[in-house]
Amino acid sequence: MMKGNIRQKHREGFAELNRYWSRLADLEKAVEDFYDFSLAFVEEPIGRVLDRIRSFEPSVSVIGQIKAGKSTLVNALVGETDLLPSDVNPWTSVITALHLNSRHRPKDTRALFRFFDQDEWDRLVATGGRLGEMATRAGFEQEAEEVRSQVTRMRQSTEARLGSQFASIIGSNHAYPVLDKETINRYICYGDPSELTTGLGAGSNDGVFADITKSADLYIDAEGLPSGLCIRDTPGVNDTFMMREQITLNAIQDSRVCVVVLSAHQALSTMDVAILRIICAVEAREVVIFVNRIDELDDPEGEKEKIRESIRRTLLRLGLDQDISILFGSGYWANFALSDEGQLMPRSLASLQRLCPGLDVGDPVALREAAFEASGVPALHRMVAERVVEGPGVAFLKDIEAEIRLIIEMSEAVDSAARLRDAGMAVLTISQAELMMKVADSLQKVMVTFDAAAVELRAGLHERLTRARETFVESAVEALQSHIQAFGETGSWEHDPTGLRMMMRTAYLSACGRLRREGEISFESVLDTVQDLLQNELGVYRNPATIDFPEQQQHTAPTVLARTLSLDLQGSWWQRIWETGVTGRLTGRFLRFGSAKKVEKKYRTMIIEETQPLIDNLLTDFFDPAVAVTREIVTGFALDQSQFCEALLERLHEDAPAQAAKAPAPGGDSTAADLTMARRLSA
Ligand SMILES: Nc1nc2c(ncn2[C@@H]2O[C@H](COP(=O)(O)OP(=O)(O)OP(=O)(O)O)[C@@H](O)[C@H]2O)c(=O)[nH]1
Ligand SMILES: [Mg+2]
Repeated sequence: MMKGNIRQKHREGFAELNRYWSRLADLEKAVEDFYDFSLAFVEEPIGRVLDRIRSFEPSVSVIGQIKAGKSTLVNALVGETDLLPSDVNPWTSVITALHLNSRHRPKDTRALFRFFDQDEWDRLVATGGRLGEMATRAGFEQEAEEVRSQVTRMRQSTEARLGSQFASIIGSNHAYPVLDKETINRYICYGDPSELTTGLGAGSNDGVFADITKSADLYIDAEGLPSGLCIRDTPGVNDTFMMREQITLNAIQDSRVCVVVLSAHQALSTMDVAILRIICAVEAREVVIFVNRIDELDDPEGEKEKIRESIRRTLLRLGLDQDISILFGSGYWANFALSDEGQLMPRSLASLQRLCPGLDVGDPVALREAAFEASGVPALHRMVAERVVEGPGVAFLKDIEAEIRLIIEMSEAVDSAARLRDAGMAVLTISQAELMMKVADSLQKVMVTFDAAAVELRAGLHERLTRARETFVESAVEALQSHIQAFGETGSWEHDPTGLRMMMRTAYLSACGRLRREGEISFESVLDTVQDLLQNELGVYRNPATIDFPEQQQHTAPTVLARTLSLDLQGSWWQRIWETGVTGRLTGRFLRFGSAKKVEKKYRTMIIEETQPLIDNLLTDFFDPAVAVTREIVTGFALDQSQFCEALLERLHEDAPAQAAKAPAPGGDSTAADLTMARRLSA
């Protein structure tokens, strides 16, 4: 009863999302009905629309500092208090996607774990994780060697632990028909690595596959949860060797909503720079900051304002404060409220009492309700639902509706062609083969033009990115020179690459904007081509005002720009990590610049080496796929239009092929014939 009430409240947070999904379900039903009565030539595009509706799965990524309570919060969000491992010891090592009420669950699968393939695994070791790579560039040879050897040891112990199993699982995946905690623990968390050397089967197997697991997909079906939402738990962004940084950034790229979890008692002092970089890299309206663990504050209400102010100031300094919402709460309170048993830790209880002065802690129902409300989870649910619906949700509906309108327009045009023919108004001199040849020819030309434009855009983007780097190198070298003049050849020096990131981001987004325009131009050319052919060859006029173009991809800022560069880490960061961090034995040291003459060359080379992969990534992994997507949409539109022409001609020929064959050639008066034959087809 008590639990039921909380559960109901838990589900209410998703109300807006559930309303959205029932709208989508209605749309799907309507499209299915339409499919049953549709003309053969539109079956394929309708099928495509149905596939898209069925596989729509917006996602939300939960990111943040190590131990901020991400996994605990994700458990609370889905209402499964004990699903993901969350503890003082085991830390999340794998991107874990929770698919809620998914229609794309592979058969007999509730949990799917993918492993690195041999290539990825080798690369991990060869570069010694990102940290080793950066240490090399920054000139910390000895430290880089140390990181590399640690990674090698990790590799050897993993391979030894898994023994003969290793070769068979690398590059493969493991699927399980049921979700159970023990299984999950084997893949997605590290326990204490030293406990893992005991071999498979001995003692606890927690984390036994963690090193080589790249991602996990868990499927959860439960009433009241939205159908088709994906929530992703991620490893802490300050992950030891940064080996998984790129994987995390890729996950965020796919999510239009990003929940950044901060720990309340750290939020005031430091907002991790890695997190700030990520916030910079994604759109402000896509980020929600969740200040977690407020149950550990003595006076949550009183400290909220201070924390909020401090975060706002930091964001403002970066020019970021506009739309970012800040929520406060405690995953711990939420999970307490959602489970039937257990008691609150005394400190956490005291903090809740302070927050809710009139609360009767002797009343278990009231206590759990208060804990749930104060946990911030209901508010986070509502905010996530709102962002998902207003962002990807609305865009998706618009997109689908445009596609449906296009299909309807084509169907109606073909339908009414029969009337035109019966009235003797269509010209039927051209054969099917001839018409299709002409259509194909013209559409080919449109694609050639598009491809040429795309190549030009890519070259332009490349040039702009390289120029941005040049500008940055100049300013960095200049700053370094004045530092040396002032402080000599040793010391701690930093040059913030934020400006470089901004320039690259602007360059990329503006190239994407142009790409969209090229897409528009191609749609127009396809339509012009088809209209001309219909008018000139068939005497059919179609009102262009009734024709919608397909929606194009929404381009978002590339999160790869948030990747840590050694430029981000100079000076104090290196010092800190060598002193206290992962490598243990190493002692802190300042950068040595060497003779001033060599400085310029050294830093030029370093910046160029560091940023070349970024430029390559932006072009190859972001811009090229964006071009491919636009090209696919244009091709799809062209193909539909060409099938439309074919269907139209077929319809005109129905029951009247002999007549058409006998019809005299119109000779030189085709223009006059066109004019008289011109008819509006679509409603
Ligand atoms: N008091 C309190 N403890 C919390 C809260 N959220 C999480 N914890 C505890 O903090 C520890 C870490 O929680 P996790 O959920 O594993 O944190 P995480 O961010 O997923 O950690 P990593 O995956 O290692 O980065 C666990 O012992 C949790 O019980 C909270 O809101 N309040
Ligand atoms: Mg975790």
